[in-house]
Amino acid sequence: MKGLNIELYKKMCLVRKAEEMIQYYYSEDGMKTPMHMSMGEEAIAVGVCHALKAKDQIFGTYRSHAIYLAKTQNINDFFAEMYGKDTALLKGKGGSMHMCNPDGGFMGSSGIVASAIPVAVGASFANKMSKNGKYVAVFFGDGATNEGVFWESLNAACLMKLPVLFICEDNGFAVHTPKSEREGYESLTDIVSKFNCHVISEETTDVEVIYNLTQDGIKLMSDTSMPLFLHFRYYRYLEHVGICEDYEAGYRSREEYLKWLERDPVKLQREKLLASGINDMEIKNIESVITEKVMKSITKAKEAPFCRNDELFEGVLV
Ligand SMILES: Cc1ncc(C[n+]2csc(CCOP(=O)(O)OP(=O)(O)O)c2C)c(N)n1
Repeated sequence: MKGLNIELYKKMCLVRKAEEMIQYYYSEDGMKTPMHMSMGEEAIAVGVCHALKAKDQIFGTYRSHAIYLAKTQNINDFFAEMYGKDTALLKGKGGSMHMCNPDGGFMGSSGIVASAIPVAVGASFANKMSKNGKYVAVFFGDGATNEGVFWESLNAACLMKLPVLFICEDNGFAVHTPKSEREGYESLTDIVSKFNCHVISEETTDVEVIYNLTQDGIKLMSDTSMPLFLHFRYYRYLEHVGICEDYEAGYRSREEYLKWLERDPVKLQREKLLASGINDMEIKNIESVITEKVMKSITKAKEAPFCRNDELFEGVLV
């Protein structure tokens, strides 16, 4: 378990450090892309992605920094895309909201709420038809479950017994609107439970717990050929879009945030490593290797060229 917990910690640290550096450098105006930050949700991204195999595929939303890095570990590509550079896989034309790295298993993300869900179900159908054994995991927020396409996609996946994981990263808000103003029902998971799929829901920020639950869920899927719905709560630390806190905006309180911060996923995992006998120096070494990696990627991205003017409209929908 020690080895596993170190691996999980390294992945969460990579995500957290990358975003801390986005916060630090964003004001230089080199990263010309809106930022929907993942801070607070690292345990979900890392726990679920670590339970998947390399060949499995994931889809996400505009808030996909954590899942992109957890799945691909490709920090060089990540920052090249943030800085809009030609060296990125999407040549800087996607930005933070539209990342894609099929070889790394990250199939795509989109700024349109819930729009990746039917695409993921389609990919899962293709995998089932070709019997390649790949699972598809699609990540979305609680707001996306208020879209009709979520229910149609869930229905199709259950009907066709597709190997797809639906992962609801539930922060309770759609931009500034709380669930109580959006939903005419008490419990999403109660409703999803009526479908022919497995449902796992847990209020935890412990990455190891999320990893184990996902593994259990994948076992259930393979035993029964039914989809899996995972539901995890988390707290979005920063504003909906941007790199700042927004506790002055009036729709939520700083006190609530501070309560969640006590069980911050990265902090929790660090404490777990200490409790398992890994000393502070060893952990600091892990952290400094990651920081160095992130800083190198940023330098590389800053120095990289933009794509040529005559290439600007290639490979994009206009
Ligand atoms: C189809 C569609 N409707 C509205 C929007 C505007 N919008 C952008 S993000 C968002 C909230 C979505 O909340 P949630 O799915 O919970 O994701 P979170 O931002 O909390 O991760 C809305 C309504 C959009 N991008 N797409």
